[in-house]
Amino acid sequence: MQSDRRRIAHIDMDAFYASVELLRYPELRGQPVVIGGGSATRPVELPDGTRQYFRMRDYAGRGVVTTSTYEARALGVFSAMGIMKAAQLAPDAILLPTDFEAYRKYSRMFKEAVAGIAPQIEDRGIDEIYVDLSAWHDDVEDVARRIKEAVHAATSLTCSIGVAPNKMLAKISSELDKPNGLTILTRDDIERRIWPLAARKINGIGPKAAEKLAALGIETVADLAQAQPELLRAHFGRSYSEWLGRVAQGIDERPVQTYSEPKSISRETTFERDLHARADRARLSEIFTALCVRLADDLKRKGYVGRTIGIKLKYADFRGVTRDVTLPEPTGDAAVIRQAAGECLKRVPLDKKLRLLGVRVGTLTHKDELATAPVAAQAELPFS
Ligand code: TTP
Ligand code: MG
Ligand code: MG
Repeated sequence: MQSDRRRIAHIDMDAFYASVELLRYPELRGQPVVIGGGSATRPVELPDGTRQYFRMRDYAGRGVVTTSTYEARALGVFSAMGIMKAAQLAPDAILLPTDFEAYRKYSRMFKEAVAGIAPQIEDRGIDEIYVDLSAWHDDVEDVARRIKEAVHAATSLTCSIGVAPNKMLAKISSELDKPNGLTILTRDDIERRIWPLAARKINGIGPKAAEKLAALGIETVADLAQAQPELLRAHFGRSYSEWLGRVAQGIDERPVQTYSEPKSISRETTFERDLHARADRARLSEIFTALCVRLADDLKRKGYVGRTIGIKLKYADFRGVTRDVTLPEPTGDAAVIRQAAGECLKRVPLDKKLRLLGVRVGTLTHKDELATAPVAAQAELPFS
């Protein structure tokens, strides 16, 4: 697919956590509402059936705003702001506790609804995904509208969609007309619609880089596009400055990755009878080693190595504990995993009988990526 001919959609839910909360508390619609309180901010049901809500001005603590409704944003309250600071701007706004389980549920529903129309999706976190529409013969605007309708039918929530020649532009485009927006951007629109935006709108230009750019007088994407390559290179190094130059021109060749990389790979086993760490020591050790060997096989087959080694235990009373340890270098070796998992096991109480034991390897890297790592980093790898 010629890169300019690609049509990539970025779909992002509107004020996601807050919108899920409004489904539960519809009477708050239209009001400034902030999400991020602890359980003390849970609304109280009064005897007459009405609810009493927690106000921002009554909050004391170090909590952070996860998100806010657009009405609260109009008062200056945004994600990542301290709640007490936000309370100065919006003292009468309502504060609600976070309920991640509900957000995860709606996240799944939203993604399933999109997958029902366009199954090739790249999952980018709780409330956003990319979809590659390049191969679709239908009008992209029509497909995007159908996606919005399907999401709304499944969740009663709105999302915003940007369709553009690549992921970077699609992500920016989805924000251009929020909430409930639909923006179709072509290459010819870049100068008019993207260049006036602040450089930090580009995903990958974080607050630090934005600050450094501002110090060089580079505020907008246009400034960045017109900046001297030598100037950028002097301040940001070769690879990042070249990337900055490319994205400012609207170039981004990353494919939509429709499979998702596993976060961790694990093996676990429930014993036929509950085992005791001392009385059944030999048997446990045997099972433990076998788990690590099988896990190492899984890693090898799938082509991964990992740095975080963890264990999971369940006691006879079904209570569970986990422990993990991070190694200096990734491994896929059964003996190294066994050794690290054994260290984890020393950190849990073993006075009660166990019913389940699991071993997990996380912080995964593809073996091929390791092979292309800079030579200096490779030299530090242990002999294995
Ligand atoms: P976003 O998509 O960045 O924001 P949003 O969905 O709340 O609002 P918008 O309409 O602008 O897309 O993030 C999705 C959710 O992730 C958000 O509802 C809460 C959570 N989140 C945090 O917990 N902390 C943060 O700093 C951000 C940005 C988001
Ligand atoms: Mg969102
Ligand atoms: Mg998002």
